[in-house]
Amino acid sequence: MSTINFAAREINFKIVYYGPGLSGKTTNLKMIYERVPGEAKGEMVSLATEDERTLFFDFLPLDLGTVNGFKTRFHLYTVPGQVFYNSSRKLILRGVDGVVFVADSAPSRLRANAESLRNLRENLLEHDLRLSEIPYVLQINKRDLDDALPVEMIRQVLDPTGTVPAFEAVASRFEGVFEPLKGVSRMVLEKLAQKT
Ligand SMILES: Nc1nc2c(ncn2[C@@H]2O[C@H](COP(=O)(O)OP(=O)(O)O)[C@@H](O)[C@H]2O)c(=O)[nH]1
Ligand SMILES: [Mg+2]
Repeated sequence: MSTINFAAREINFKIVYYGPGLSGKTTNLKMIYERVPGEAKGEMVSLATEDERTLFFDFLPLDLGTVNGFKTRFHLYTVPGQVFYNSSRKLILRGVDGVVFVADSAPSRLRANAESLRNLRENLLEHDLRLSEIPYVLQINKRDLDDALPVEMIRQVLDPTGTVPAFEAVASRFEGVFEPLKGVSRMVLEKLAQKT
């Protein structure tokens, strides 16, 4: 649900990075933030718990060109992955325009990936949203791990129909970080174009 600010001639979009705890969501945002020129970004707000994981959100407005004379502004959010922060995750999904699901390639996290995706669908339903109706891409992160599962195995579990755009990444080395963001942003803008 994009919002339009006529006074500022801006269209605002909300992109949420979802996934299990420690899959690399915060790393993605930090990497993007570092590389976006100063004038194109706002403050990054990071609320961390004592163990330094995201508690509520990080956000990052990014200006990515114009649509019919309106500037587009993307707000990027991460969710806390830990199971007990579900109410925060639900809240952050309010008004979401696009989702980047950050999957962890570690064999021990395969179930956590699947569980987080199930949780995403469930929380979207509470906002009357369905994942199939929202611009959505997969980032298969931590490809540098020695025991990383084959990409095809992870896709089989998270996207059995093979229809979701998927990007391999090593977020901590800034590999495959911008691609999923560009992919989902393009989908969000295309969806807006269809409506107008
Ligand atoms: N090996 C490896 N570690 C990563 C990668 N991306 C992130 N990490 C590390 O994984 C840990 C958790 O990352 P973080 O972004 O905080 O996860 P979040 O809980 O999803 O926000 C941190 O120590 C990161 O440095 C990656 O591609 N490969
Ligand atoms: Mg985090």
